[in-house]
Amino acid sequence: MNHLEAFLNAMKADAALVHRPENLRWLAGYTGEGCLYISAKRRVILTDFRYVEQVHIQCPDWALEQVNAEITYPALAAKLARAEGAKRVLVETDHLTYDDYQGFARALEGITLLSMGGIPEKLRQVKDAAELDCIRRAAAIASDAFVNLLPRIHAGMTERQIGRMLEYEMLELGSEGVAFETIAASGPNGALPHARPSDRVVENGELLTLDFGATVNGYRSDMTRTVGFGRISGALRDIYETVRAAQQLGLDALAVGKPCKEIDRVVRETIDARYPGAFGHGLGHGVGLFIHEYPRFSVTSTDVLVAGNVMTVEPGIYIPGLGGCRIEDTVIITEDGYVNTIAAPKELIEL
Ligand SMILES: [Mn+2]
Repeated sequence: MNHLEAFLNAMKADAALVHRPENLRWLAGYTGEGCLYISAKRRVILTDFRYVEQVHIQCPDWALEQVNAEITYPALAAKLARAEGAKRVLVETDHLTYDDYQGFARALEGITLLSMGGIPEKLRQVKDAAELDCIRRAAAIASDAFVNLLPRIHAGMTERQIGRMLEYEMLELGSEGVAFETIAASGPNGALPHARPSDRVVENGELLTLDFGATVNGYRSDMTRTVGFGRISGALRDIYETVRAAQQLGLDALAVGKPCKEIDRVVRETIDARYPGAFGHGLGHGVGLFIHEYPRFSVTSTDVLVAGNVMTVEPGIYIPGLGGCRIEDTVIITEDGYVNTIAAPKELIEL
């Protein structure tokens, strides 16, 4: 079953209006602007003049309705819905602005607008072979970029310089762009899980955490490596080895049918036993067209792993004033375990 068929089966309404750009791509293979009108009988892309030719090329099976000075998106959507006698239409209430929603509600007066209820987000949790191929390629680019970066970085460079060099390397290797804002956190900045690269100069004796990803056909990868500069103290080395061992425990626990919160618990207990409270975020998340998708490895997750999930496993330890460490891979859940898409080494590297 393709994505559109799965969506139609799940939607339980007469029609749907889809606006999230990633969902336009996921449902129609369309990467331009506009929105989709989907019903049992009709699949229509609503867009403007700039994307007409692109729709013909990317989506030959979809009809096209063009907005212009005379007709707006809400008016076009109303025309399509009324032509079919649609009574209930789904919209992405978690994405549309309040003003956009009001515009559609006015134009579609008499038709009930309902929340899409995260249907695409639920369906996107399981990736098909083509999606997995894109994620694998994005992961290989990021992993290779990191390996290529190592001989070129040294104490005395700034976080920003190192982050930029890593991003350039990913682009050179074929990434469409960065999967998210690269994190480069050195020394005490390592205690901030999502530190942005600064002009701080990395010094010998410090750890540097790099969290980054590549993008292929819109699909993302996510990985984190922490490297040392010069000789690393026993305290930092202990943090590193604790994270590394805990991350491996998390990987070893992956299996179809396992509750996601159980994977999180195994890793969290290991870290909390030595560094109570130092691992304050979830263990990981789904990755796909968005960098953060479902399911989630967290204390509160009610999800169970299924084959085709693509998950990060990313424990960390953060000690204010001292620094931190995080190690992250992106893995594909399979019937007999998992495939790690990230090949880069994980033993402590002292540059
Ligand atoms: Mn991540």
